[in-house]
Amino acid sequence: METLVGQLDGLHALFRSPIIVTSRLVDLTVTFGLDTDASRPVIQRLASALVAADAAASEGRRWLAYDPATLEDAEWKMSLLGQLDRAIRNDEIWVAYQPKFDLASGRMIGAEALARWKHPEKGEIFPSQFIPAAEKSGRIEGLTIHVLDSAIAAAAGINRAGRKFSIAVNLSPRLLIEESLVPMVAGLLERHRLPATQLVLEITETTAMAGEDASFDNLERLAALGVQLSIDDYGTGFSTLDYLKRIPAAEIKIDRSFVGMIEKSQSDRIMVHSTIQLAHSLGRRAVAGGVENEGTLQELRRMNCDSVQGYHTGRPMPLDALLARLTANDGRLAA
Ligand code: G
Ligand code: MN
Repeated sequence: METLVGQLDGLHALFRSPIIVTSRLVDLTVTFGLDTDASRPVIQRLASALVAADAAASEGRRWLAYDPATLEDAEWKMSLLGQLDRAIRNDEIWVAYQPKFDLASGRMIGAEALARWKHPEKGEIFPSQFIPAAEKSGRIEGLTIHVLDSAIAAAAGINRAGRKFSIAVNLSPRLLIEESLVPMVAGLLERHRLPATQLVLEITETTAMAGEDASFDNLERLAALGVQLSIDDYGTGFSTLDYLKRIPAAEIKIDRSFVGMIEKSQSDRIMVHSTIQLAHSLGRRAVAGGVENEGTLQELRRMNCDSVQGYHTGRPMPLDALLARLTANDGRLAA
């Protein structure tokens, strides 16, 4: 990728103040980012214009003006993106594992891998702060491969030690359209010798997937490999029923915003219960995310939910802590 920077005075008439224009060459497409706020220092305006050029590229637009409301903190974002590449190379991105328990047996049956960034100066940065930026700037693939590689290696080790354990990894909808996705996943499974059935890919329903046949083709191919697909954050987001029908998912993961309310709100209780029943009648497993207390756990057990994940049963933790937890109490929930 190459960056061109320039100042355009020809557009004065249109913007009534000097504007700064930058552009990005992405493959053979040039996208332009504009900053029109002449009151700020040039260096900040350049950063803003570059952020706008990035946004234009990711939205498939020819140009975009910098919008302080949606693209705030441009300098931090720019430096964050530059640092993300370095962070992956330097192993600053590590993977936390949050256990998932089977409700009937109380056994730990797997974990969700969650990316964490240990920044040398800023400390821990949470995924909500860097995943959207990584998605927008074409860095999500490298990041996902990194997390998948660590997570699959960890799960392969646990399975080889004689315990059946599945590992869940969040998959960005952006990657679902990539031709390279299925060979990449298959290659990692083969390299670490993890059976495909022990990998769960969690996918969030988004508008980005609507009408994207390539996404559904990839999902079919992953399912054919034996990979378990999970519909993440179920109940929030977009076009739930159509999506539910089309995705060859083995599992529905009910969003924590509903699960967290089942003790207090009758309507949330009814929604969670009927979602579990819907999942079962479609031959899918129901998983509850965001289980924060014992009452919620008991209620989910009464509702015949298959498995649970949440701060109450286990916070995201480093791999060695997860392995210790698997050994202690034979990896079971306290009775
Ligand atoms: O939606 P998803 O399955 O990707 O959820 C994982 C995220 O939810 C992680 O960021 C994790 O830290 C957070 N999380 C996990 N368990 C809980 C919980 O019990 N309560 C809340 N509020 N967040 C949780
Ligand atoms: Mn998830």
